[in-house]
Amino acid sequence: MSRRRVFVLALPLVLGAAVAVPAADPPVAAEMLAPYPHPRGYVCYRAAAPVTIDGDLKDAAWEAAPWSDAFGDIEGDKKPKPRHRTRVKMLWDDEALYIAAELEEPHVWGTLKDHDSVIFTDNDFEVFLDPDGDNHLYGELELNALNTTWDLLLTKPYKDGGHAVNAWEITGLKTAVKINGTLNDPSDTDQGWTVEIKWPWKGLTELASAKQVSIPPVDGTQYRINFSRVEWDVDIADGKYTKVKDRPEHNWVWSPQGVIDMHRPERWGYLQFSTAKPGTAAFKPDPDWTVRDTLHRAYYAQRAYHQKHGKYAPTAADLGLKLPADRLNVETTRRGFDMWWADDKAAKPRYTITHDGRISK
Ligand SMILES: [Ca+2]
Ligand SMILES: [Ca+2]
Ligand SMILES: [Ca+2]
Repeated sequence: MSRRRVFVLALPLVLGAAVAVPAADPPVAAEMLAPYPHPRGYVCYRAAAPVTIDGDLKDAAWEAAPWSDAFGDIEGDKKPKPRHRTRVKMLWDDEALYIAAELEEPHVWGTLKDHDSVIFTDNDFEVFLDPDGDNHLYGELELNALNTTWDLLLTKPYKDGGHAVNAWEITGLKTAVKINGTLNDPSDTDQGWTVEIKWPWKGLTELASAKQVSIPPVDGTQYRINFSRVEWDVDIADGKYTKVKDRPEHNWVWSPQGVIDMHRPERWGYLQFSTAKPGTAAFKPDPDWTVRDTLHRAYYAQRAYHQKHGKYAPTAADLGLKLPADRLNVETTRRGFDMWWADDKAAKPRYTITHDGRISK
């Protein structure tokens, strides 16, 4: 499933109408049924000084923040490494989450100037954020080298019948871009562009209740986040950049998704907030990762089963996954299914996943 599908679905939204997207049933990739390694993690420290959102990353506060690993291909190590480096840094304070990104790019270009355009038709930088990590109700922000933004809220992933709410505006959002080189000028070679984002906590409160997760965070809180960079191959002719026709975009991401689809929040990275001195806290891997991953594998196995049999599997054994006995429980419902996981026969269920991919404790 490519990003293009999202593009087609998003068009009516640009025209102002929030349309219901029917639950699509794309073929289930083998990658979604196999165990998946723990996503990447980043420890985000408190900003020791104010961050000026001007696209320039020379603020004293940024110096203390560690760079992330360089982005890789969205499908992971099986694909070649990106040809240009991308990396991010984050900080936080009482007011906001701050994101800095550095995109190496010999040819900086951009065309879109209208807010809420479909930004990824230009080269762009994207943030996906799900504070409570339940896969539903998450925010997305895209921006191009002209600092044109597109912010949208997803009620749930497109594959689960989610709506994109384009009219959603991130309260208090500030973004800036600095171009190290020249914009839309193919006569020289550029270094790239840097991005600075202030995403206030107020602009996240619509995404989760206080019962689900702490917004603003406290020491140790973890949110799910991922970053993506869309890069198009371009030709240079008549002093202009033109996208190479009929060639798909490159998708370079921080935490690999395994498949070409950012709208699988279960595979995003973990953002861990810390009040410790910068550089001194360790990232804590999610102790429930294997349980969460197993429930997602079972969810995809249910989708595959449905495609084959026209109904959902009534028992865990029907799913054909090698799982410990009696841990995964299935209940088919009028609308689909619920599945839950218990650590042993006596224990209370620890996690539940629904037929539309919502996972909760
Ligand atoms: Ca700055
Ligand atoms: Ca959520
Ligand atoms: Ca918007």
